[in-house]
Amino acid sequence: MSDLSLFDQNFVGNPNNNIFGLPFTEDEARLVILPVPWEVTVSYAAGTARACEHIYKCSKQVDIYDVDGSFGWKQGFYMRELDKKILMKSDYLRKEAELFIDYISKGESVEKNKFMCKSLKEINEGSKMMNQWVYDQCKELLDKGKLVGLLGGDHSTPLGFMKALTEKYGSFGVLQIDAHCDLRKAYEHFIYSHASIMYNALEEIPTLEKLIQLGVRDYSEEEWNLVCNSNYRVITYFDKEIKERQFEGETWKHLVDEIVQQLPQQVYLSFDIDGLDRKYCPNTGTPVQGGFESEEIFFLIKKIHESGRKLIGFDLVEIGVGQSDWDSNVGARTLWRLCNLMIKNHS
Ligand SMILES: [Mn+2]
Repeated sequence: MSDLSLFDQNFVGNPNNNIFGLPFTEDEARLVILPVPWEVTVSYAAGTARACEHIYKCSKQVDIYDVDGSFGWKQGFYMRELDKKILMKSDYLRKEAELFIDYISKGESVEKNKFMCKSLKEINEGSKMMNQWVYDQCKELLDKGKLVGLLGGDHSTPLGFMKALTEKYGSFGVLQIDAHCDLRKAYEHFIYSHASIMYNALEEIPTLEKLIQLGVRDYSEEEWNLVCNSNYRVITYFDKEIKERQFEGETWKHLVDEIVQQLPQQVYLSFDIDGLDRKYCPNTGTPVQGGFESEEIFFLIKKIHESGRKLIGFDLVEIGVGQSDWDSNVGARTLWRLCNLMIKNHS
């Protein structure tokens, strides 16, 4: 571990240090953050591919104090350098995807247009390449014994991460914080769409025993049917249902106890920032009214820990980039809390 005796946690963040101004190398760090600057299939507002660099910048302003009292940061956090090739590929394919979405939204058939067929093939192949890249990076880190957090990018990014995790840990459950189900099959013809991440995870990862979704408030009939026919493999707590139960007098603690009880022993947290109220993420790709307070989610994660369950990994995705740094500031502080809680869970 890095010698912290010369590190003043109360002083201004040293720009030469790594994320949160911490003085660790990757080898020294217990937890490594993998940035995935990718947003090829976003449906509404773009920008999240650039969230990693913005969050990294804002992270230097985060106070080095763990309010959850575990001081996990002392075991080291490190963010890998942004992969420029992934970002360039995302920028290039994003342009193609915009033309493609524009074309199909007018009701035109893809098969009739050779150019569009070629675009679609390139986009789907590019997404496959990204999934493989994420898998390889995560596998390497997990083999080295690191805890890993993935920072998006859009919500399509963590599929390879979940695959690498299950090879190491075996079967697991996913706790998804999200305004959307993300259970669409090949949304807009894109096999690895951000709107299809959980559909693909359920299809491609048989060891994913259970998916619990929280905060959903925008979904299609196709997704509703998938949840109903999943034989309880997918359990969705819609935002409306959570709020109505609270209006009737149930406490958040009571709901959290019920949610935690349904999770398997090993839990992967998939945190789409749009699961929160929009005040925390005004520039996220697909904002919807309603949603959680951030402290409600941290409370839930602490209860997962208290229940003796293991958090095997997490992602934080769909953070937008706006005129101000607000989205990235919330992103950096959310990441800080998650990293500390992750280490607390493994101490
Ligand atoms: Mn999502």
